[in-house]
Amino acid sequence: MTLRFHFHPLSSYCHKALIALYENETAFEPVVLNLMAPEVRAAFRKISPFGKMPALEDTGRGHVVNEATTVIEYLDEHYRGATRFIPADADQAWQIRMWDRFFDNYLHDSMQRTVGDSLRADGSRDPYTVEQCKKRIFEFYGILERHMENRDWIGAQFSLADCAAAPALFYANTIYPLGRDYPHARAYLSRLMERPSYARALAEAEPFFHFYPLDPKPQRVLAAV
Ligand SMILES: N[C@@H](CCC(=O)N[C@@H](CS)C(=O)NCC(=O)O)C(=O)O
Repeated sequence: MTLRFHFHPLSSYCHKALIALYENETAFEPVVLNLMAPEVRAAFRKISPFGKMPALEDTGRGHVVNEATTVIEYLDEHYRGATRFIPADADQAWQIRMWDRFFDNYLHDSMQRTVGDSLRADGSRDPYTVEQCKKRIFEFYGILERHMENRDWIGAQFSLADCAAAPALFYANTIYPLGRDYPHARAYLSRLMERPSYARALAEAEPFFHFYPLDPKPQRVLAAV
């Protein structure tokens, strides 16, 4: 086994890369991290300079790859499978990369800040930032709703952008459920959750969901709205 994947089953950015690994049934050794333990955190910093999960260690090729997007690009290049994450067509490729950045920089970031704020102690919360994030999440929902009107995936086929979309949308939906105004975005989230690669990552996250501060059961939310 040459690939070691350092991650936590609850982590949204880890889900993003895990989807790519599961899509192509790429063999890897899972290394589950408990970054609450100072010794684990210190050891992990040696392979991930900013201390952020996920990290993919390729012992065969002698590389450590950080950043979920880069992990997926690396897999697409060196551990290629039936699902290709970056389209061969150059114009399709930049659009997929652009949507990957949209999901990370606007939806995922706003979701992560909001969840992070809810975990802070009283007195150290930041309502202004939470409000800004809420605006950005709903702005994003609107953009996504229009984009998904006539399509199943962000591009012509399942890609890097859909790997980015799945956890960002899954967790954002636990904070601000996609309501009646977003039928196409809701249907897209359902498709992502039913995709075997993400269904598997979510099933593996299930035993850890009690650590998550919100209700992580969007199936029920989706059914209720
Ligand atoms: N830009 C990074 C973000 C990764 C990230 O934020 N990871 C979170 C988990 S979802 C993490 O490692 N948090 C632990 C910490 O900050 O101590 C990526 O795309 O991989």
